[in-house]
Amino acid sequence: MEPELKKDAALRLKVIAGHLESIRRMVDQDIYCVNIMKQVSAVQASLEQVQRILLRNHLLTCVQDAMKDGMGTPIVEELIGAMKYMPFSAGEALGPDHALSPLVEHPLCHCHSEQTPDNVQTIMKEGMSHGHQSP
Ligand SMILES: [Cu+2]
Repeated sequence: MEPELKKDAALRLKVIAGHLESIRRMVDQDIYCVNIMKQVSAVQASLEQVQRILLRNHLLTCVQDAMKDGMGTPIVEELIGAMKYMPFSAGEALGPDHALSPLVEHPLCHCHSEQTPDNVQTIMKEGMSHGHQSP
């Protein structure tokens, strides 16, 4: 794994393990259900954060390597299958610092038409006004 991401994931998992142990004690001591549910929900959120880190690592390392080695299609197929392990939206997956900008000015692939932010705006506006016309 990428060293920074590995450190981050390991630390979060350690905190989660401690949190789980305190939840186990809460159950043991017959603490009020709703209070335990709140703690379980916090652990679930922390685990989702670990999933995001793992996904980020996978995309930056394994997926990139596989593509360089001509294994692009199988690794993307595997990734599509792995989407069931991602209980969050694609935007959240990369974290707020890496959120996709609303308009991509320069696509990194060659399978789309030439476009400028201006002509994308124009297409959007035309579509919107069309939608508001009554038949
Ligand atoms: Cu990976």
